Amino acid sequence: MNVKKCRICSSRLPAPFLSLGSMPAPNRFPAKEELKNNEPGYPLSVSVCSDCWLVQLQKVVPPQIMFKNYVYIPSTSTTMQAHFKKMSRTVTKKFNLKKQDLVLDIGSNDGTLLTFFKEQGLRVLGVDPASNLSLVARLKGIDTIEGFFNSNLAEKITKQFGHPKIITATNVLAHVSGLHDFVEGIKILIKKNGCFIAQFPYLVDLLEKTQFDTIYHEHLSYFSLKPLIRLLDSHNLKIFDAQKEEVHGGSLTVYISNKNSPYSVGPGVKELVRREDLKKLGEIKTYDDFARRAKKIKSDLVNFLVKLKKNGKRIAGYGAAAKGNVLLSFCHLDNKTIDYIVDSISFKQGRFTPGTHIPIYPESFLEKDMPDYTLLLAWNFAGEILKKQINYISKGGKFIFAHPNLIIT
Ligand code: DWN
Repeated sequence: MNVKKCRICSSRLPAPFLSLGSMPAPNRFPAKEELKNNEPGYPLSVSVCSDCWLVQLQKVVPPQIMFKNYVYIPSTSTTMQAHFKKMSRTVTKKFNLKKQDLVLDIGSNDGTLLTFFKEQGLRVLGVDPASNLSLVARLKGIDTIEGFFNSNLAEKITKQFGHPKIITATNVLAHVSGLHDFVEGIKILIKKNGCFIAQFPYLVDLLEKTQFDTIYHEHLSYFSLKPLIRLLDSHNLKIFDAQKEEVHGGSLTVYISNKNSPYSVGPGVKELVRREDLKKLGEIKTYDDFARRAKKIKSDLVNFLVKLKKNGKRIAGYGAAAKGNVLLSFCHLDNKTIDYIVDSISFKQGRFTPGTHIPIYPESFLEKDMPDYTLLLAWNFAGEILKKQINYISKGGKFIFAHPNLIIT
């Protein structure tokens, strides 16, 4: 499906400021026997609305294809486990949650965040479209509704479970095509005093660090505060607090309530909006400059890898991440350049990257095989990964970082 109008203000979208080529859905890893099958490729290009400045994709890959059987499992990372644990404690304290208050997590994945809330005696409920992950969550004792969140489901939830005190959605909002219906669903749930807490990769970090590989088919929108405020305002909702986060290369957590709630808009929100203006997020030149930097990173990386291959060096990849698949596809790096990728997620091991068909092995293979260089595709977990691979590094293995510029450890 092609979206020609802005998801927030319905203005006609201008031509994309960056095209990353055509690639299969970024989290669909074919098995060996599927490699001969046709793999549909989808154009990946990103536009910015010249009215409300929401950065967004026009091509929408059917969500069923991307999310029904999902292999993004943040709980496999100690970084994300610690992040969710801290988030649950912060929210419980900030809102003085009482035992049996209901916390609803939209995009609850395998129930990791809700498990930390449940440990504090709170009532929890998850919503997630992935049948494989909903099953894992239920097996962990986290009640989970399998499906995509929308205003209809919100009505059903309030009838069956009541109004949640807190609703969370981490790395979800960017994935939603029908933003207005999603927000209407939130309005139904939170009533007067509830709070919706959304966490998403922050456009300011994406632009500043040239994280072009976080542009992929799962992420339909790339949020900054101003367009989000405009979306919420049209539904009589407000952002009363906002916090920057380290995770996923730089994220933002926003606290949202009804405009007539007792929560007053804090100075943090105004300060972030001021900084967005300073970063010129409302000027097309900002995005054209970003596109130019992305293309320079691509040519620097490709030229370096070609030189390594010419000198007989062996190169592996680390992290079969959606972002990694974008980088590989955009730079046309396949199994002729990258011998294999190691990854911690068992669902992905033994399979191949979409489109580029690079084999995926367990992490332990890296130190055994000792390739000369390893391209760090899951750069958002650099700390955790380099600590894990200290022996590979001490034996002379080198990691390659592609952005914000080419760095070799
Ligand atoms: O919004 C989304 C972002 C937040 O995460 C999802 N739609 C998709 C997903 O993107 P991703 O696939 O780039 O996610 P990750 O979690 O950044 O991918 C990291 C990859 O690296 C995973 O496949 C796991 C792997 N990994 C590893 O092999 N060793 C991760 C760690 C921490 C490790 O130590």
